[in-house]
Amino acid sequence: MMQEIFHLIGYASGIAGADEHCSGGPDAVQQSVYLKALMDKGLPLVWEQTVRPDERDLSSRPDQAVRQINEKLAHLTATLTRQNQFFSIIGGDHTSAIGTWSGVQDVKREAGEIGLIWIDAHMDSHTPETTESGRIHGMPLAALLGFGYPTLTTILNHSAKFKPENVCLIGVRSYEKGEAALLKRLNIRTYMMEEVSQRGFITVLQEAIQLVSRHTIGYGLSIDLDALDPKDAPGVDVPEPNGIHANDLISGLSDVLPDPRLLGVEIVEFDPTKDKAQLTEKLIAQLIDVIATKVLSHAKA
Ligand SMILES: [Mn+2]
Repeated sequence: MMQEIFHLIGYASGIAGADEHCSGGPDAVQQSVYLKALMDKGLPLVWEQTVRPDERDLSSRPDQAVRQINEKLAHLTATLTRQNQFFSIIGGDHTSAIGTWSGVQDVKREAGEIGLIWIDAHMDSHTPETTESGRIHGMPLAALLGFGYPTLTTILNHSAKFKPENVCLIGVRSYEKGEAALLKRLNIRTYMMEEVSQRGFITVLQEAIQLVSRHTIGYGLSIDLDALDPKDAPGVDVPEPNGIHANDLISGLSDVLPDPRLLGVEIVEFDPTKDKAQLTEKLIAQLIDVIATKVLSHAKA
């Protein structure tokens, strides 16, 4: 793979989350001194662009607004995937996943299935029928599996973007009945936080990679910052105590990368207004640093 540049794309949406402030996440990262420090030390990062929701006519349905911005995002990730370029999406609420992976899947689907590792405190697997809050950031994984609003399951093409056997979740510790029932019915491997704590994050991550690689030509990594312990990443929309330690995530990624099967990454749900002492902002830069350094070193080798 030709990868001399690591592409960053902002997803400035808070329209589907609990708090609109998440929309400020990408701009805060783009302006961050910690990101600038990575560029100053010579890491070839390029901030491609930030997609933003269109001015929404308040009479239109929220799922239509989510579809519009995710169509834009899907075209961007499709273009980069076609060019064998590596990227990270910076969000923004977790509905970014719908566009990010619809774009990748649309390019790859002729070659084969793709897999997905979903690192999150939540399941994000509601449908309009099971949701308690009505918020669409609780639905993106279900949409990618082909369930929920037709506006969100048909971006770029009409197929389900992932088969259940090629998907797993890591770090879950807060969920509702309806979404858990969907994952159970689909027999999707879910590493609850309890199991992650018992077996260690790195062991679980390695096993997850094997699982999502078994029947696929590559896999994506979707990191919701709320998977982390709020002590390490307080700047999120919906914090849940007792999460993954930031050091474990960083060293886990450092251990498993570079991996030529990895197709792209997203790092989402950053809410700068809830951050403390820039901990979350700094952590995002650390994640970009470890991922980009590993991926680009592989390209040069
Ligand atoms: Mn999430």
